[in-house]
Amino acid sequence: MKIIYSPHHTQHNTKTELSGGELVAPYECASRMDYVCQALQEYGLGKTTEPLEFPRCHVEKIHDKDYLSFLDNCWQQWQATGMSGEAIPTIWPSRSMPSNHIPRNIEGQIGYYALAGETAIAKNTAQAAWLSANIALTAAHSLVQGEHSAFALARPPGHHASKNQYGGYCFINNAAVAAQYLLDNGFQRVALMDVDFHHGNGTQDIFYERNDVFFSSIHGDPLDAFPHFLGHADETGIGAGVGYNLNHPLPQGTPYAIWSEKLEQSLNAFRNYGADVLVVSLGLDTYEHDPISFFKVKTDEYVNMGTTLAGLDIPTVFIMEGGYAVEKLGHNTANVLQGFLNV
Ligand code: SP5
Ligand code: ZN
Repeated sequence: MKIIYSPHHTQHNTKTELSGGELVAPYECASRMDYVCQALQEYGLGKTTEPLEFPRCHVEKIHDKDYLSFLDNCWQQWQATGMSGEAIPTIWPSRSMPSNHIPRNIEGQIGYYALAGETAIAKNTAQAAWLSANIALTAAHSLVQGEHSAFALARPPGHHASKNQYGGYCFINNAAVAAQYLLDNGFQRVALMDVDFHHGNGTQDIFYERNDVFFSSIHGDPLDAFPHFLGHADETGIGAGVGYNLNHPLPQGTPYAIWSEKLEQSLNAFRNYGADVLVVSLGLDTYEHDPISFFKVKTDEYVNMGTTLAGLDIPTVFIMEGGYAVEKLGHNTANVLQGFLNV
């Protein structure tokens, strides 16, 4: 399996996350990648390839231009106004003032473009987000070139980023960018399986009215879990997209035995759809000891997750998303890949 990685993800190195009313060290931290690289070595999957640099048009097909230029300029503008900390939102165009005017002021702009308040922006956050997208594009490109599988070992993650909003540690939707690239290069029906603990609200939003990407997600019930405002079972798509969005919200304490029944349901739906390529948003925060999540998947069970995904038997690109039990993240990730390869 081709594994695409760059050590330069460390340029996104924020010091703060707003959590529980405090500024804490971010859960989505650079050391996550060290644990994954180390486990890949141990499993003999260790050889990694550097990403290529793709033109920005591939990302501009997914995200609005004004949003991307906000991302590129946010930190500089924040600093120019003399703010002392990292850039975090404090006000939103919420239900009682749903304005579509984009503020000139940077605090107003951040509120306009943020969908959650935990995620800070600092120097080079945008550069790291672009690099992360290039890792996903390079992995997708290897399928276009005939590889059966690839893994984009990327951070920051992407599945919470919508066409025009960031949050949930995500800025550019890497899985969506990869899916679009596959469609633009010969594949016709993308199955996009999101196995991260959190609902992939950004990916759902991007493809909600389309029938060339079938999005399915298994996640903590949004009534109880982040991102709280999307991910219900009755969200099935609109317009041409009706029937191509399949959500499986699950309760606190869900074990792998229940979780994997939902995975089989999604894969059957992908088979009926006639998917010719699979994109997996690979979050490992379903792990039983994840610090911010509430499923109960055990380390050994990730092997079966990989094997089950391989059962679809189509070219597959894995895109790294969440997973915050950092010391176990490597083995949990490598187990999925190992299970996928050993069928
Ligand atoms: C990519 C990804 O996995 N993003 C997840 C972002 C979740 N951020 C906010 C989570 C808030 C959870 N609060 C639980 C506090 C437990 N002490
Ligand atoms: Zn997650």
